[in-house]
Amino acid sequence: MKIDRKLSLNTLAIHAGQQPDPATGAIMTPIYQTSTYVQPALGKPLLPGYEYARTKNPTRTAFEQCVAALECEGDNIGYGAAFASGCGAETTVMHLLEPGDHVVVSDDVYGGTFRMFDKVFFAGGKGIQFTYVDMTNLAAYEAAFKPNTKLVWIETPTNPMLKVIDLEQTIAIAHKKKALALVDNTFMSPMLQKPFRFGADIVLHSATKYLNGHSDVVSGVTVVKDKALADKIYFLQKSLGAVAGPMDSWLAMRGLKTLPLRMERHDFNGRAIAQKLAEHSEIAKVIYPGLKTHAQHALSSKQMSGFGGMITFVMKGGLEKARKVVAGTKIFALAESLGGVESLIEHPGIMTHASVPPENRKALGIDDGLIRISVGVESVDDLWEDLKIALAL
Ligand code: P1T
Repeated sequence: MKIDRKLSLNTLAIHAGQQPDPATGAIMTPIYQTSTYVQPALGKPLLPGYEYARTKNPTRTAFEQCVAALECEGDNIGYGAAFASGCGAETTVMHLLEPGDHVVVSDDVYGGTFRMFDKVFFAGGKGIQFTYVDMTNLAAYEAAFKPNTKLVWIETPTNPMLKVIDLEQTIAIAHKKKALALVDNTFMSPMLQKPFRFGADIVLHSATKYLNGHSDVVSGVTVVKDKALADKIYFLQKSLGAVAGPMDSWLAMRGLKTLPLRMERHDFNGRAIAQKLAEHSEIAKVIYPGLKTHAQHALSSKQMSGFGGMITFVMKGGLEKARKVVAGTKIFALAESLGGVESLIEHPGIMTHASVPPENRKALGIDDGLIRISVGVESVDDLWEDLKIALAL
């Protein structure tokens, strides 16, 4: 799209990276379901880069540019790269590092991210060191740096305890220490949190979640603003090969078109359900950045433009009660994942964070009675009725 004016994210979500197909005028970017491109002459592809579809695919490029435009708040500013999954994006970023490098990681990251760092890049003999730290404690965070720290991995709000990390402060400290700052923005999406405003170097998403939003694609994305860093990521993207396929890219790009609408409703429903849960007698604690009781509520209100649809709560009756609740809902489906239009419920200790050792889970507060919900975009009254019935079982 070639418009010089600054466009709002609502418009960019629908148009960025996309133009009518020059061959037919089709308004939707075609699914270029091809593995290769015919070259008119030896060593002269029709378009630069379009030699083999692991390196470049026009559907993937359109999706990458659309996400980049949303994170960078403008068309043609940043550089997106799409991968076969969020973990594929993470694997690729980790290859920016060398054996002997050190990473400072927020202590409460997605269980699969922890597993990758701990079992593959550390214990797996790749020689990368990690320090997991509660980044809401800035003194502890700063003390975690070593002379060989090259990367800071910030997930905020954290998964599943929804701790909110101060992006401005943590990124400034990372830069003072000459480390790159990566923000996993999966839980908020670019609609509710803009890590580049705080100086992030890399923004990463599991596009499986809010970006795609319809629970029918597994995908991941990185966005950077710096051309030299983008070139390194594109080199790793094609060399490691964990690329997003054209069909998945197309579906995720279609999902992106309604991201602004969906996030508004996730946020609206999330606030309402969190408030109701906080008033419920069977619940010991509700964690939601939008509640005044949240430890970083003031920071959340400043740093995010909404609180989203992720809520964590602890049942007074522990595991036994939690089992009944997660099995008892009818609209909230018992499943891993989040960020789709449909509401999901899960037990992090047994499901998404089972790969986190029990002692770490205990230290983080991932209690046996802890339940995580991803509030979808259904009617909030129907959602609350569903939870209310299950909470009474
Ligand atoms: O599942 P995948 O697309 O590979 O994304 C990994 C990932 C990365 N970052 C965050 C913050 C995530 O939450 C995830 C995946 N999370 C779940 C599947 C989950 O249920 O929490």
